[in-house]
Amino acid sequence: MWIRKRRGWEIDERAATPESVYLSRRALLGAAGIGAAAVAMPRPAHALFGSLFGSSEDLGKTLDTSSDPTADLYPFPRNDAFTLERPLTEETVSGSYNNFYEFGSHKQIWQAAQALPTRPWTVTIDGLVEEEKTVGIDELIRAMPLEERLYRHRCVEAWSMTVPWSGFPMKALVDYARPLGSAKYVRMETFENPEVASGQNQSWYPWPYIEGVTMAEATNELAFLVTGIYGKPAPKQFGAPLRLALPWKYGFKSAKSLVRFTFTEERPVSFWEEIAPNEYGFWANVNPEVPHRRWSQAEERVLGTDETIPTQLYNGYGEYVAGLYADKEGEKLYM
Ligand SMILES: Nc1nc2c(c(=O)[nH]1)N[C@H]1C(S)=C(S)[C@@H](COP(=O)(O)O)O[C@H]1N2
Ligand SMILES: [Mo]
Repeated sequence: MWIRKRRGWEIDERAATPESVYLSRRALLGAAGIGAAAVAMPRPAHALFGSLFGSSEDLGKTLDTSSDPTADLYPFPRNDAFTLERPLTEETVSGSYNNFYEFGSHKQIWQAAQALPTRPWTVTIDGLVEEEKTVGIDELIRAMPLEERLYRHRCVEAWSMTVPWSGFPMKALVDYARPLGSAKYVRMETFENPEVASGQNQSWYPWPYIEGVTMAEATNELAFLVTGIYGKPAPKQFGAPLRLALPWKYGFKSAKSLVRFTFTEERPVSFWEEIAPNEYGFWANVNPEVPHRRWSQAEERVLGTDETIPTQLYNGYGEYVAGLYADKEGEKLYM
């Protein structure tokens, strides 16, 4: 699984990555396997591993998705329009530091998330569409234009990562759904299964996890539906088998493990907006000049490194998306 042909993004990363990180990636790709990679990992990535260090072999198992029914489709051809100025985040770092409240309100959910059955899995498309339908995930993935993109990801908690997502443009799903002209928003819903997702027994949270975007956002070139990461099907902790990536918005907009897309005239109220409407809004565009009510958004901690770097407006994607908000001065665009 780890010995396979070099992808385009690996060559780029090698050119841009400090030697220590490159060496640990080499270890990761080599026969030494993931345990050795963890040993070689520079601080604070190593520190992040913390008490989980002893389970590094188990982490490796969760990152091996070679038995996924769509594994034969990978790697997807890379879209060179989306490259990065920063090295990619190590898979062992991004795969062991996740927000996925269905499996706990902390970052170490990678083991708990393995309980999620991702097959059979269906996606329902309903609301203001020509014809409502429910489709199996494998049929859906195989009908979509598949590609790989390198994206930045900026969590509202002021940490960030850079990852190679595999998936398809959200616009392709919108075209497939054939929405009516009256549709103004797409509302997205995560699975609900409290028997496997212990967090969903915490009744003070408004399950299921909901997110929403306008039709203009959904069909923007950047809006991406993710099926995989690091050139293979997505491990469960990343939100398998289908999650969103909206790189110009705070990470909470990128909802995981989606089961429903509803086209609607009403603006959806998201999970976090429902919990704390004065801290998390509908738009949630990244802006370093608009602080969260409890912390600054000016900088971000780069996952797996010692670095803190300035945060960019729209997370650096203004050329794609600034136009979407030109006529919305009265709105809370940045929370
Ligand atoms: N269903 C669901 N989707 C979710 C979350 C969640 O708790 N549940 N967390 C969000 C947040 S806050 C972030 S930062 C990203 C984290 O994605 P990652 O774990 O792949 O880094 O997922 C987002 N999508
Ligand atoms: Mo987040």
